[in-house]
Amino acid sequence: MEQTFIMIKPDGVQRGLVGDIISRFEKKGFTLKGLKLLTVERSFAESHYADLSSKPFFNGLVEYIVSGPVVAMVWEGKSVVTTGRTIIGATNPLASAPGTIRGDFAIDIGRNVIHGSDSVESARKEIALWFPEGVAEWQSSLHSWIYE
Ligand code: DAT
Ligand code: MG
Repeated sequence: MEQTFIMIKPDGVQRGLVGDIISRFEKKGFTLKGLKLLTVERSFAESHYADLSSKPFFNGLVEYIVSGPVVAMVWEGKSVVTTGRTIIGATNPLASAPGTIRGDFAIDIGRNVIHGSDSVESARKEIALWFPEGVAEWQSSLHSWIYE
């Protein structure tokens, strides 16, 4: 089953949005496979966003990610990478539809509350980076009520 890496950024933690965000993924029917609260080092944030290192906003982005604790998660389910991005909304919160996390909770692109992997391949890399210890192995007993 497909997995994705989801991270609630420091503003989402500070603003008390952790419960609401987890709830949206849970209620959809996805399965939580990994979860931790941690503050990352600058070099770690730089590796996570390595693909964006040439962008003018890279420094500010890294400063933001290291500015406080984040909630790192692995969610599992059918099409969870793409559907996770849909639940999150567009990168610029002002362009995110109401009902999405960014559409409901954010205004500025540099304070957009949450990260989600953009492909199955990035999800694989990000899960390996953030969860080198591996994730939990379990299957929800609700499985047959969610999948036909
Ligand atoms: P996403 O987080 O939607 O996958 P991304 O991977 O292109 O978007 O960029 C990572 C983060 O970098 C994004 O969540 C916010 C920040 N960012 C992206 N484009 C930006 C821009 N033009 N100005 C400022 N910050 C930007
Ligand atoms: Mg991205």
